[in-house]
Amino acid sequence: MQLSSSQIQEFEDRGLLFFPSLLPAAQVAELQETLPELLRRPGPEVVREKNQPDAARLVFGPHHYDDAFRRLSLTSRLLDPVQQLLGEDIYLHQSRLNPKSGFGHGESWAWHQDYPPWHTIDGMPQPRCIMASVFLDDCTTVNSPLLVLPGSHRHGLLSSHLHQDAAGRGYELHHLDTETLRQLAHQHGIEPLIGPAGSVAFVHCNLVHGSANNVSPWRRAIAYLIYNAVSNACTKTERPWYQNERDFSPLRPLPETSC
Ligand SMILES: O=C(O)CCC(=O)C(=O)O
Repeated sequence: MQLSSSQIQEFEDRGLLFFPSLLPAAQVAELQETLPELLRRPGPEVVREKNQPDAARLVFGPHHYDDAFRRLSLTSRLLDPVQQLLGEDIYLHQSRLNPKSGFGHGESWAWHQDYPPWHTIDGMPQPRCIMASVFLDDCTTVNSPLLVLPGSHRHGLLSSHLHQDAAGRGYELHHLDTETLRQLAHQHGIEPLIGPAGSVAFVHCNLVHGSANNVSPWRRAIAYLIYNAVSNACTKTERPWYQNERDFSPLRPLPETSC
């Protein structure tokens, strides 16, 4: 898929490009089938919800141990646009799955940017990193869609603090303070990312985003594949393999038929 110059401009302006139903239905079905097993994994790569210890909050690194996710990470439908937007070879810094289970089991995500922990802990030099957000379920207005502030990435790294619930729980999350959020929301507005399973949003790593508790009965799983420019490879190795990839080899897409 070749992006047009207006799509590239849109990404620069909004920090966001959205493609409804980008993935074939068969590939989405295959990814959905693997979810229950991934959510049951016992390892440290699965972070549990604070108030629902049986519910997975995040599954890190599925492309390392699940073949459907490995092939997803190498599909040209994701690699080509990211490579074009970053203008060079890319590798996968991190993959993670947020199942966001229904009935309140999938808890909220406070407003944040994703880049701070990659910069401060993993040593990623620049925010030249894009999060391909792959909808594994239909994302609607009622099952706690991802909420974004389009254009907020243009402010660069905003001041934030480490969320106390996140520290030591297997992931790091830097919350924005309420005044910063108020100003940004007035300036940029807030949009829900809505679309059928198989839709993909390409999101700049400094775009402010968050989500509410999923009190609906419907799961709202999204897989996040975080691609980084090879020339922007991380310099630190504090975090484990499932959060901070050590192999910076440029990715090459699989033929369409093997995805
Ligand atoms: O999927 C969501 O609802 C939010 C996840 C998120 O913000 C993150 O993983 O950084």
